[in-house]
Amino acid sequence: MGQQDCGHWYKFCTVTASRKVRVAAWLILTGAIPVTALGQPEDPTARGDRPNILLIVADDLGYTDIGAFGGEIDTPNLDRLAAEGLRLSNFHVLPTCAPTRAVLLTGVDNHRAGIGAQAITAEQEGEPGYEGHLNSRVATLPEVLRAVGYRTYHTGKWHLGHEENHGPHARGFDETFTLLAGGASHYADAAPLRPGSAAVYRRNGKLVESLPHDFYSSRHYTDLLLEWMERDKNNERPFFAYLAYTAPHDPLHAPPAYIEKYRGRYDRGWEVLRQERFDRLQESGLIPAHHQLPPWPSVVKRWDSLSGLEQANKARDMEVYAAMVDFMDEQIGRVYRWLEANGELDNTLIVFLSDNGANGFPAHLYPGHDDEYHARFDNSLENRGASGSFIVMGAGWATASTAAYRLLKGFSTEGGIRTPAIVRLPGGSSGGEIHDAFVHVRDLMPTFLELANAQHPAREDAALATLAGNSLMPLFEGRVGSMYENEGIGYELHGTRAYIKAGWKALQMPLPLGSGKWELYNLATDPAETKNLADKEPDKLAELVAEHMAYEKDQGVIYSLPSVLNRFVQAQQLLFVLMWTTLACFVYALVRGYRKSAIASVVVSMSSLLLILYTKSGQLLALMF
Ligand SMILES: [Ca+2]
Repeated sequence: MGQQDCGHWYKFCTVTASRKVRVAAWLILTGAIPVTALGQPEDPTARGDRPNILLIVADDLGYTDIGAFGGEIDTPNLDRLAAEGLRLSNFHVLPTCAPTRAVLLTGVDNHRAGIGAQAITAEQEGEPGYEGHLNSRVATLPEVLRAVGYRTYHTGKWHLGHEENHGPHARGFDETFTLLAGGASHYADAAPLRPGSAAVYRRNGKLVESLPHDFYSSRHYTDLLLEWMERDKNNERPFFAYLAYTAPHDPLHAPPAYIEKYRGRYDRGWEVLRQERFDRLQESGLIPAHHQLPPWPSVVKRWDSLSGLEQANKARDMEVYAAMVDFMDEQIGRVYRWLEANGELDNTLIVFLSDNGANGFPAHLYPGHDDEYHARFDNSLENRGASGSFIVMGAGWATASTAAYRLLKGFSTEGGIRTPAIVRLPGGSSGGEIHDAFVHVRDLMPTFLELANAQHPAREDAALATLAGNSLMPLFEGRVGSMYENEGIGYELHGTRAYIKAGWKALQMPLPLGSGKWELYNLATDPAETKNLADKEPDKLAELVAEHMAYEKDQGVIYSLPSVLNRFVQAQQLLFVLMWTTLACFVYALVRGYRKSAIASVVVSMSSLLLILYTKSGQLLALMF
């Protein structure tokens, strides 16, 4: 997917080199890098008041999983960060991993940065914005920070290009240990997410031949980061650390003692868990009092419909999931304690977020995950969560995790794009404030650059994409109450569209995920997206749709449905033809007195109509879950 640059390696490197030269030249010319009388750049070690930046990203973590966001999972370290910092209750990302990470690390729309889609279609292949890696028209966060003197570290998931010249070491990070793919086994076996692919790890660009026998993802990523920070602790330059955990992405794996800690905790099922988490969200003020718990989605199975064995297995899966989150939190605590012990805590900006909503997709949606492939895993109750098992969260627990919002990872509904986020500003104590202003992952890079006193090179180089968002410092410092008064934000991924502006949201879900028609929601009064106002507010909808189409044109979106969705659209078109043709036959038969033919025609015509209505109802999602 999107690796077409492999065939043009020389061309790509030339482009990359010229971009680096342009960026460096601009930084020197504008004084971001000081130049001596001899014309040589000084070693940019002058720290000034530049803080360290620690950016922690969890993978597929749901909105209510951690304690600070209503969860029962033991996460004391994240809860402490929240208590000493800010919680962003209205923080938005993109529906899936790679697009969010592209925006996070470049500050520009994913269609500009090279990750226009995760599953690139034939129409998109090779087009600008659909490279499948961060392209040469964007400056990355570590590139810009490094140019003003930061040491730059990355451990964990990359998912923004597999090749050495697309990896983190080539895009601004000094020290890297990275999983290039979107996911893999969390143990040393390095089993890939799907058959035929590979779990490729690189250390500073070079392929890692094998993992240590006791490898466990969250611990190993943390060990390395702490090793580098300890080694460089006397270096006066600030650091930017991107700690990108692969937890709790599937396959769910966790050390046995941590799973044991949660034994029996989820036996009452996912509806009960959802209600408990929703109540705590409301008690803590993370959602307003008027926000009602939406009805359980009809496309997701009820707990009581499962057999005893299914319930036992699913309860264990959630125990493993909780154990992964618990373990990750403990690792975050290790980094926190290192900062504290070394006098760096209050000179560090710490940001924690999840890259998308909770994941409800079953394992069989991964390409190649058929029964034969699954037979290779030991998913017995005793082995679930251990090496050699492949289990997932599933739609039931993911719905409980999302609790207050609609649908899950992969969708541009709020359940897919609203995630927990915590910010601990340098100097600490913000007293656990909650900010409910709409903010977006694209705002993080401008925030970091402001704190680092760094200018984005696109200000002088028109060939580079400009930052899309705004620094959040005015919000954090109480100078403004909101960030997006009259500015809209567009979403387009795999045929799903959304446009959010001033509390309104236009949404279009292609068949069979939705009706294919634009919907309209008032997020201020209906954040769960339960009341479609498209018919009541046609002018508002038309305004948002027009702005959305302008957004797509501006960002170079190539709207192209994945083939599986295309087949549903084509099937519906055939049903329309069948319905009208048989209706005509019915009229003809009626006029000619062919009674039996008339009955047969009308039955086929009405059946087609019912099928059309069913496909447009969104109920076919049940097949996916
Ligand atoms: Ca993810």
